[in-house]
Amino acid sequence: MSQSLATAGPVAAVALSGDLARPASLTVPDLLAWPQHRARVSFECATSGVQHHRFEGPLLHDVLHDAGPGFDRARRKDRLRFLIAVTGADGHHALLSWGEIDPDFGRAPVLLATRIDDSPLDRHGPQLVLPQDRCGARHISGITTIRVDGGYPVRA
Ligand SMILES: Nc1nc2c(c(=O)[nH]1)N[C@H]1C(S)=C(S)[C@@H](COP(=O)(O)O)O[C@H]1N2
Ligand SMILES: [Mo]
Repeated sequence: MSQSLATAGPVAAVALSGDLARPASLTVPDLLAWPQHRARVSFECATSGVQHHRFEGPLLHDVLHDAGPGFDRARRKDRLRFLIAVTGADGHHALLSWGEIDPDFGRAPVLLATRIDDSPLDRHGPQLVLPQDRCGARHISGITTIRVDGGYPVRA
């Protein structure tokens, strides 16, 4: 049998939900539709030391932008109230802000990785990659949901 093939077996999907015009369920193969970026990262883990990996995948910003976040495009300031909650299959969880990944603000090149080193992540699900992080804890693997939340009003 071909159980050892990295692409064999059920394909994991990530749900994009929350304050979006076009919520979606995307598999790792679906994520190949966006331009793929590469990052070589080193991060430190409190329990297992320094890790080195090569990742490839779309920018988180590109994928979420296409899902239609509910801010006013004409007012850059309106984006600053949005949070992005990323959760893995095991419940590991982290919050990012929209401003952190927006090209007009923090411009952090955060990836939704489709490959780690030489392996596709089709079965495990995409992994969050933050090349700017010194610590590994936000590199959430097996992502199942990404929730966009605009419920934090910023006064003009
Ligand atoms: N889903 C999930 N992703 C996770 C974690 C986790 O517990 N669950 N741990 C994080 C931590 S603390 C580190 S250091 C990195 C690297 O973990 P690894 O050494 O297992 O590759 O994964 C991160 N991603
Ligand atoms: Mo860690």
